[in-house]
This record gives sequence, C-alpha cells and structure tokens, in this order.
Amino acid sequence: MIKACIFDLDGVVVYTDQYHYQAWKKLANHMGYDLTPFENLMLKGLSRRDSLDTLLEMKGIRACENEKLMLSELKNKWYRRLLKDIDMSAVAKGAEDLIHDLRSAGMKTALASSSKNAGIVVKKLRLEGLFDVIVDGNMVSASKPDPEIFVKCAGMLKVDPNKCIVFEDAQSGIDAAKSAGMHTVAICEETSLKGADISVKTISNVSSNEIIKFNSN
Ligand code: B16
Ligand code: MG
Repeated sequence: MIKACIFDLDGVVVYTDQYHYQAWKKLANHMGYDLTPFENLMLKGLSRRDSLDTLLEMKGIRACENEKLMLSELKNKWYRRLLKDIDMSAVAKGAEDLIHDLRSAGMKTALASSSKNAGIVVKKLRLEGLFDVIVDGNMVSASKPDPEIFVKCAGMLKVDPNKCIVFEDAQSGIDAAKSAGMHTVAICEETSLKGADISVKTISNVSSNEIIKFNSN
C-alpha cells in the first residue's frame, strides 16, 4: 500500500513549466539561437545551472563561469517577471481535488521541486496547506535525476521509499524517483516518459482510487 504521495511543482501542480520554457527560449534567442518545445524537454526538472549547461552544450556554446552566472541570473530575472502575474488559473486542473482526496484517505503528501523559486509560487498561490513537507532547490545539493530530493522527502515524512509514489512531468524526475526506490506517475501531454508505473496526460486524469489501491509490493 502507498503511504505517501510526492508531487513535483512545475508542470505537475502548477503550469509554471510554460514560464520556465518562455524564459529559457528568451535566453536562447538572446544568444542568437532558438529553443523548440522538443529541445526544452531536455531541460525540464533540472536545476537552473544544469539546465543552462544542457542548453549551452545543445547549441555548442562555450561560456566561462562569469558568463554562466550572468546568463542564469538573466533567465531567472525573466522567469520571476512572469511569476509576478501568476494567479490561481496557473494551478493545474484537478490537482487540489486529487491532493485533498489522497489526504482524506490518510496519505501523507510532499512537494519536491528542483526550483529555488518554488517557495514564491507556493506562497503566492497559497498551496502550503496541501503538503506535510516541502523540499525545494534550496534544500538539496544535487538536482534531479539525483534521488536526493525524494530521499529527503521520504525521510522527513518517515515513510519507506517503497511506499512512496512520485508525480512527475520530467524524465529527470522519473529517473530520480526510480533511483530512490519509489513508484511513479508520469504526467506528460506530448511524449511518454520512460519507466513510469502509470502514465497520464494531465493530473486531472489521475484517479485517487488507483493511487490508493496501487500495489507497492
Ligand atoms: P529555478 P520542478 C524545476 O522545477 C523545473 O522543472 C525546471 O524547468 C527548472 O529549471 C528548475 O525547477 C529550477 O528552477 O530556476 O526556479 O530554481 O519541475 O522540479 O518543480
Ligand atoms: Mg516539473
């Protein structure tokens, strides 16, 4: 039986993945390149710095440490600007109901986001009450696909990793959850993610009963 549900933030609970994409695309344009939605899949779920390194490598751009710092600050400035107008319409349809249903059934819930801006989003949209534990990019040293963030959540919730199920929209997140020994639900509109136990197009397609009855053994 599953005892804890761990949710990614960007692209799962809120549609901020679109804002991250817009900001990365603007940065790519700033450097004279484009970034397609398909190329953006490689960046999803990674920390800001790992995303930047992936983007630079993808486009064959060399940059020194200072330039990388400047570029990642620029991307963050643009991302934060997009966050200014964020409101409840950015919350994924069905996310709050699903989390309420799972909590009513006795599940513990956690948020595990690589984003250092997760706190701003959670506070602005008043989502704190949905989670027993919140772990973000400021609290880990290695980002997804490293399992650290999920292992940390399980430890704070005091639940065995094998009794946890992770909801993710990025391949790096599915890989991280698998490495942590957890079960996975892939939320992915365009393409399928490899290795997930359950796959749905949006979080509104997740059945709380399926999660509650999921056989974790
Ligand atoms: P920041 P998640 C991740 O959040 C995003 O998927 C990823 O696109 C972003 O680069 C990363 O956070 C870092 O975000 O620049 O705000 O620290 O999907 O793990 O909730
Ligand atoms: Mg995500």
